Amino acid sequence: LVASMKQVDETYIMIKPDGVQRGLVGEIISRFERKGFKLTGLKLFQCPKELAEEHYKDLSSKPFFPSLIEYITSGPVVCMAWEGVGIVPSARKLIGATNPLQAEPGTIRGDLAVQTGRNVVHGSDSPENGKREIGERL
Ligand code: RTP
Repeated sequence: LVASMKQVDETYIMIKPDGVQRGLVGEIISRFERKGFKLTGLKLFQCPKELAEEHYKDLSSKPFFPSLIEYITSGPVVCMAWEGVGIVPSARKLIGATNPLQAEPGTIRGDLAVQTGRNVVHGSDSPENGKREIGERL
């Protein structure tokens, strides 16, 4: 029995300002619910500039950094905690590639977006980052 039990992980999913402004909150939540994952936390949040700069500090030397910060602080975001077996890589698959033109049809970005700079949603890239982001934002 113990050997067949799978570890339940958690991840942080954030609907970016374009997703909220375009009325895609219900659509995105539905996709995670229909997959079978469990929503365990949810908050509407206006990200301050300093926090956006901290969140994306690894990208601070990139030429698109100022426009990324402007984008992510341009309106409210929806911060969510989700849990399920294998959720971290599975959520990244449901979201699709960073560049929506390369994202497969059937993924959130593949179906609903065209620009990397307006790619609708963020998902943690590791269980450690998921735990940390949930702790910091929810
Ligand atoms: P995220 O952190 O938002 O889930 O995205 P990701 O892992 O798929 O991609 P990452 O490389 O971490 O980039 C973070 C976000 O920065 C914006 N970006 N813009 N204009 C550009 O070339 C460019 N490259 C990245 C995107 O909003 C991306 O999601």
